[in-house]
Amino acid sequence: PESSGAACSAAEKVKPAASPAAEEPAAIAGNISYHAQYSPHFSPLAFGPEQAFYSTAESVRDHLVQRWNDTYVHFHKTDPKQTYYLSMEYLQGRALTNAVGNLGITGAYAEAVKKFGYELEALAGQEKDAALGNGGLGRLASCFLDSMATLNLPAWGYGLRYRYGLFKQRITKEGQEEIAEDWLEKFSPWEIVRHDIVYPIRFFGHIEISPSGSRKWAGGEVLNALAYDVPIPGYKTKNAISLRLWEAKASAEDFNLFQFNDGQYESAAQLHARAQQICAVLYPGDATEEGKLLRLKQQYFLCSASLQDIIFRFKERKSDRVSGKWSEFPAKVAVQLNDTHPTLAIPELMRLLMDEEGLGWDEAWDITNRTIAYTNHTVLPEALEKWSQAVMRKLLPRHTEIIEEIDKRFKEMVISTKREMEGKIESLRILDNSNPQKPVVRMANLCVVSAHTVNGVAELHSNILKEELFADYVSIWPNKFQNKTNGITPRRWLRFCNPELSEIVTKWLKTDQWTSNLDLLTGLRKFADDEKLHAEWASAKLASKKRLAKHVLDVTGVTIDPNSLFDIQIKRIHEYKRQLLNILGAVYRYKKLKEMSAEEKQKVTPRTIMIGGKAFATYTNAKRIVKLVNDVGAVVNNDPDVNKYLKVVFIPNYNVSVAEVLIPGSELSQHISTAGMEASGTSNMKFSLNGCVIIGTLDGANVEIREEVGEENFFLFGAKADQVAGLRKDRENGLFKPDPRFEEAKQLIRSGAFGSYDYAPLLDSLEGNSGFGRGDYFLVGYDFPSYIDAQTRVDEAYKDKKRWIKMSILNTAGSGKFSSDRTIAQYAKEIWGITASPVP
Ligand code: B1N
Repeated sequence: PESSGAACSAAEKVKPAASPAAEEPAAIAGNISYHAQYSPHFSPLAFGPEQAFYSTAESVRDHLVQRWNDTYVHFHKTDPKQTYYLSMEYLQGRALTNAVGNLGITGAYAEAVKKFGYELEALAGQEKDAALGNGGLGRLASCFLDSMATLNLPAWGYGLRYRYGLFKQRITKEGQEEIAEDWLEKFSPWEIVRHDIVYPIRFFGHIEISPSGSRKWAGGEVLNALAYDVPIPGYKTKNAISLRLWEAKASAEDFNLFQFNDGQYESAAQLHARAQQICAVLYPGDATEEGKLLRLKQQYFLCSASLQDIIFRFKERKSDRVSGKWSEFPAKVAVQLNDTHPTLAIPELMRLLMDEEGLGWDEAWDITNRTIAYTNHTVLPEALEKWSQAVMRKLLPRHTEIIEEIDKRFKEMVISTKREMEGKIESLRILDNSNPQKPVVRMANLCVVSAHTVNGVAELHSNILKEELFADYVSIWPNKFQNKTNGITPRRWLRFCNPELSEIVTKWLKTDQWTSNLDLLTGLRKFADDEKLHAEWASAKLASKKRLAKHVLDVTGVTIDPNSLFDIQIKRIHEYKRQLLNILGAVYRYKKLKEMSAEEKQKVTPRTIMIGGKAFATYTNAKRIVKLVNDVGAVVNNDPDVNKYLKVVFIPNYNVSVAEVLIPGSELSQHISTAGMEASGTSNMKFSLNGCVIIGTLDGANVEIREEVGEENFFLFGAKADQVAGLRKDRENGLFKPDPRFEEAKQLIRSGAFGSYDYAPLLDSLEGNSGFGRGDYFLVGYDFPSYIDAQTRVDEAYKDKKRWIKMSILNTAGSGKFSSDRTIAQYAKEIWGITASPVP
């Protein structure tokens, strides 16, 4: 990378006039046509919606880039401590609406594109979702970036530029089919390739020992990491930060011209092909174990490129400082690991400091420890990453050696200072030799031992970490553990996705400040019974429900009634999230409807149950659940006896932009995981913010949502987290008596009422007392009766329109805590030690 001085003066010398005139519709229209002509990607003969989208996006990007440059120069000059968020996933979704909204130029752009005969909203619909993530963990990272920029924090995100994001889901007769998602098919108008920012990344090779005894990694193969920057604008601020995504490249020297000329085309470009593989696809798992060498390569690639870049910037800014000692590093740099996926940042920072910068172990260890913090996002055993030590040694010999040394020193420390822990040392160690044939590295243990702070993502989850998963570490480091309850950005998840409701909120609060101070929503509480507000609230909800109904018709061909209760569960398909409980409830509801007289049916609350989500391609039971929802829908929706009262719809290809349509139109949403298993959940917060009532278990952030919105505005059911172990034991001892309603629902599916697909393996998982794939590990049967009862309470509550709207208002009013601005402010103060640095 070029030297800072030059970069600075360039930004200053060629800086365009930042005039408000550039934000006038006429100037914007001029800029859009400039891009259409001089950044041509299409034939000049047409200016259809697609061309118009790209030119508009490029025009918006001009505004972003200017702010991004100003922010970079400002941070360079003021040299504040900066946070780097390392994540293997970012679920950015679409950017256009968000960008113009954050920049405060939505109206001007809407007017400008009208001059070309377009609606801004329609152009926004042209954009492909950037789905570089699987689910909650990746979307959280994206919400965090929005808040970091909005709070003017010196903070950046680092990730990988996957060629193909999360797969596209298509529903066929067989169930889910996965198709590669080509988000870069044309190009992304938001990213800026940084040809000047390239770092070498080594794989394999060996360790060389110098005569003085110092160690250095050499040989193997070396690829390059090339930076792509995505500017992230803050809301109503001049600051724009960077999401820096790395792409793998081989260099020209690695192209074997001799072999190519000899006709050996493939081997001539071998390293180029291997480079392409690294960022080819996002690992499409959510909370499941993955053991592929390629995944480890991806993880190391992210960590090494990001740390080299961080160290480069530390040195770049240091040149302007009087002193610039390595010991200052933790005072200038905070690194946050988004789960264990970027754990290799720990041995990589050690390696860079020792082998490249010449520091000793103790100093390097002190710096690493004071720099790095770790967020845990799951307690599911299968999601706690473990890597074979042998595989790791082959790919990363020097890092493996460093990890072994960390493990050895940790063990010695415990034995010498915490004798009482000696008996537990094997479970606390980083290396797990319990199977001497296959020793593994436990990444979570490496994080806990190395980081200065470990946090969970909701109160309940953080307590489980402290009391169970990491309990023994707490007695070694009682102050290492914190909670940071997740949050969501209120800009994307209310202001922009739900303009109707936003307008009402602003009108009644007499301010639009709630968009960056979400606690102001409590001001709605005093109007919770106001009839005028009720009328406006109901009409906004209806408008969103109609938009939702149109989406459903477009993608499934099913017509749904906007006057029915819209009941939604959207999230990755997983047994612990219990979509199976939902669909068994729907089957039971169907059966009861079939048994009712025409008269009895009149009293029924009509319901539309919508379920959406992707299943990991090799997760058989998750795929069976997708198939079952579709099969139940096909029967129920076409049954004239009941389809006025019940529809069951599977929403295909659930992603961020689908969520932006579904969530505003929701009235009831289901967050029904087995207690203790969902670390937090974040869509629960989005629904509640949009005036949707939750039916849920006491799990993850549900607990805190219920506290905030009031227990009378939350439909609670199910076992509590501290009962789960006992209930599983009871079951093993044959003490579980299933409710007859649960048996009825399963029986109807077994009878073939929903087609001939073999659902026995799925239903069998709910039977028996224990065993692999049996014994109802997720307690669907235990929670079924209280779930059905809670659903009955929902039906009753919905009949009373006044009561329901009041509940809806009080959900929105109680959502202030769940702004990611609050979460990020807490990380900044309590973990990172950084403060706001607004561009003047
Ligand atoms: O992280 C979210 C939480 O709100 C969810 O409750 C939690 O399930 C989710 C391996 C994961 N935990 N672990 C993952 C993702 C990808 C992968 O390859 C694990 N995702 C979560 C945000 O805190």
